[in-house]
Amino acid sequence: MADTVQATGPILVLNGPNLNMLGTRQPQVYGSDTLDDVIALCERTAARFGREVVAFQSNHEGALIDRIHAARGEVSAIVINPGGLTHTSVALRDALVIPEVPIVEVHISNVHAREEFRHHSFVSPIAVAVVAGMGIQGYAAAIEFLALA
Ligand code: DHK
Repeated sequence: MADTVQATGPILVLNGPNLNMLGTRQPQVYGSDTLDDVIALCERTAARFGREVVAFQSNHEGALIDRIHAARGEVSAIVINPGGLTHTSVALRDALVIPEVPIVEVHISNVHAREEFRHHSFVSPIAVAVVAGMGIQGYAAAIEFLALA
C-alpha cells in the first residue's frame, strides 16, 4: 500500500498544542468541555454515518507530523485543530498534504474575531473546509461534512 491512499477508513481527528487542556484552559474562550468530550462527540457523530474515528493529540509539532505521515493509507480524511501551530507551522502544512485525503480545519473560537496573529492560517489553503467559532460543535460539523462528502 506504500503508493496508494485509503479512500475509505477512519477519520483522523488531530488536536495540537494546548488542546489537552480544554475544560480548564480559558473556558470563556474555549468552553468547559474537555478533550475527552470532544473525542466522544466525534465518535458519536461518525457512528451516525457508520464511520469510525481515530484521535491523536500532541503538544509537539514533530509528534503531530509523525502521526500524519503514519496516516497515509490508513485514514480517509483528517479533521485538525492545529492550535497555535495553525499560525506558525509550514512543516505541519507540508505534512498534511502527504496523506492525500480531504482535510477540515477546525477552531473552537472565532479566530477572526481575536488577535490579528490568529487571522492567518498556514493550513487553510490546503483544507477543503474551515470551521471557526462553533465551539466543539465545529468538530461534529466537520465529521458530518466529511461523512457525507
Ligand atoms: C486553538 C488554539 O490553541 C489557538 O492557538 C488558536 C484555536 C485558536 C481554537 O479556537 O480552537 O488560535
